[in-house]
Amino acid sequence: MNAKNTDFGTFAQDVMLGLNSTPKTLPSKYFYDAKGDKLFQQIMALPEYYLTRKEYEVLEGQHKQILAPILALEKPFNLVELGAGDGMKTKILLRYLAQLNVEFTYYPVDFSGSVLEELEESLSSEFPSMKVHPIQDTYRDSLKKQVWEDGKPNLILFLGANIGNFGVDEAKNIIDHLRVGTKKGDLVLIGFDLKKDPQIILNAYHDEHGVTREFNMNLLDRINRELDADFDRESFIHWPTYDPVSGECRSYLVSQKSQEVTIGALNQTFEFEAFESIFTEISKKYSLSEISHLASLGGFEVKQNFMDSEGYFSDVLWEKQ
Ligand code: AVI
Repeated sequence: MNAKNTDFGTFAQDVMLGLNSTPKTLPSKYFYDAKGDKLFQQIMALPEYYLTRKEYEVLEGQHKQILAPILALEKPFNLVELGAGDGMKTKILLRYLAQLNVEFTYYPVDFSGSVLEELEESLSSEFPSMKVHPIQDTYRDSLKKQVWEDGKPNLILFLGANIGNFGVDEAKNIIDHLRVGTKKGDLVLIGFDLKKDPQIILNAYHDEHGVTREFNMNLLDRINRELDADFDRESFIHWPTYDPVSGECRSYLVSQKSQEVTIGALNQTFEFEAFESIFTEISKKYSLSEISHLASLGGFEVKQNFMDSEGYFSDVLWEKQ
């Protein structure tokens, strides 16, 4: 997830809004500072966190089929990636395209300038002749501006189940941006984590070694550090829940006692009742019919679901009608 926002004013304002709401909330995009990025790397390697492994399986095993429709056009194209991050998964596709020696330009979009710089460096050493045009922007603004649009066919990647970190209405809003930001025949590949045995999902967000707990707690550490606050992290419990009806895995930080927390930068003290919670993250799991419905809202047709062997995860290829 790369919608990082380190602007002090925006961070302070979002924390103020979130902690003054009922129930209290904090936006999950603030998980991702330097420490949060490292913790997320560790999460991706956890045995319980199947998502990353499953998406690798899909891309490694089916990249030829995934890229077949764009290659069948036999024209130069644009490969746009929303939330490119370290590009590890995308490199599976890039290696294959480089092998085929086809003409395309890669547009990695990420909100973090440092992430894009690192990505550009690693791409230029592995693929010196690849045309790469990094874009530092949010998903939505980049889809509004479409700096890549030059009449060539586009394949837009939105991998890693990042769409799950948006609530239903926000996800629909992103799909609407994709609707406006694409033309007939453009292709979109989106990674969705699928509904499955609720215990498997819950375990992925409640790992044995407590890495996900640390990731969630990092929000409090970050507020303490950057906004001069005095959260006592040990008095909060990491509490993920999963609702098999909505497919929403929601993570909370629950205050184990009644307490006050002062945030210096906001000049405000927040009261917590005993067992009051802060909602910190949604990770929505989808059914195939929900995915088809989202596609139709965006004016897309589902071309194919590329799933792993256990049916846990799907990279879904849509075509704009
Ligand atoms: C980035 N995103 C898809 C992860 C997820 O599964 O929702 C973030 C994460 N949160 C806890 N563990 C991983």
